[in-house]
Amino acid sequence: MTIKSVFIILSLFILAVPLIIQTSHAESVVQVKNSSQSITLDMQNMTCAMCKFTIKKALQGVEGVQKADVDFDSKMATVTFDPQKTNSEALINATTRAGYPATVHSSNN
Ligand SMILES: [Cu+2]
Repeated sequence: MTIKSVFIILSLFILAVPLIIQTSHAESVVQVKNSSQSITLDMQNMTCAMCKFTIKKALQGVEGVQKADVDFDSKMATVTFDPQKTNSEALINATTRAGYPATVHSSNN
């Protein structure tokens, strides 16, 4: 084996590594999607723009919550969560404890 062929084999290996990493990353993203559910909550007691940070923090503190977005203008919270770890009742309990009772937005029913 010449030095040149060793170099070519090494180059091919180095080029393949990012592909392997990308593939495994793509698989984990799909797995997250399969165990995700999104709901929208109608929030009560939102009186100012800062309230959304309090609500967001309360939602993110619930185990299984992957993403929480709160919109002050519409007074709605959109939550993405793992349905095997939590549910809408637990999410509403968390916001209620923080001072913001909520109901599941009707379009989810
Ligand atoms: Cu406020």
